[in-house]
Amino acid sequence: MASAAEPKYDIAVKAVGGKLADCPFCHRSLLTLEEKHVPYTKTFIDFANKPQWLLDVNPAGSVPVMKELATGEWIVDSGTIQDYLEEKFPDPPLGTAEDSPQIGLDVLGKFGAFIKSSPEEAAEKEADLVECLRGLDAHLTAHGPFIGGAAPCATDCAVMPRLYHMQVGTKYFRDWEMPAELAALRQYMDTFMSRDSWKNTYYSPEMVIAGWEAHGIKKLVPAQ
Ligand SMILES: N[C@@H](CCC(=O)N[C@@H](CS)C(=O)NCC(=O)O)C(=O)O
Repeated sequence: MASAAEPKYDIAVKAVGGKLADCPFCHRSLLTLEEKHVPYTKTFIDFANKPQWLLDVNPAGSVPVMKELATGEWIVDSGTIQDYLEEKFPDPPLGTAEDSPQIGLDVLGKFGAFIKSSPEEAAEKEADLVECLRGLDAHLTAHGPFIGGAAPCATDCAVMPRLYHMQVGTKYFRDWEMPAELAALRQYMDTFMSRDSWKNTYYSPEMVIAGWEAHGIKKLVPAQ
């Protein structure tokens, strides 16, 4: 983060080519640190060359994992990190993962199912995704501008990275964009992306695309 304050944590995150990469779970934790103005440093993890210490700390080998520098304590998993930071740094409050509104979190699964779908399944998977987005749009229309109301909450930190993947991935892999009438959702994404927390944790659309391509997702070539 921009602050010159002494770092309190080091967080291990996915990286490619020495740059922050496309992990929505790492992004969630980074956004939480940023929104709470907790000073931290990052350790970049190249998935092709995971260090042994990561596997010792988290046998699943996944990131994020975060170390409290003063004590050496490890906090593993973005949900656990969310709740841990809420307890240690209650101001500004984001809420815990559980006590924040449970909406929009399934967008990554719905989006993934859509971009993986066969031509026969595509309409159904698209409709599932649109239903999820409409639910979020209706929530934001009634309770926005953020998911938690006037200020960001824990769910915003979890959902915004997923929406970013959805926005970039649907456009690239399916030449698809979310319906224009979802105005509150569009406004929400624009507003969140203008925050310092987003700018300080940004990775490019190319990173998002490369990440899904590494999972075997291919651009749909329309039938002639
Ligand atoms: N439940 C975990 C999931 C984290 C996760 O799945 N991270 C992925 C990257 S997006 C990972 O580290 N995968 C390890 C690998 O692919 O080798 C969390 O919320 O932190």
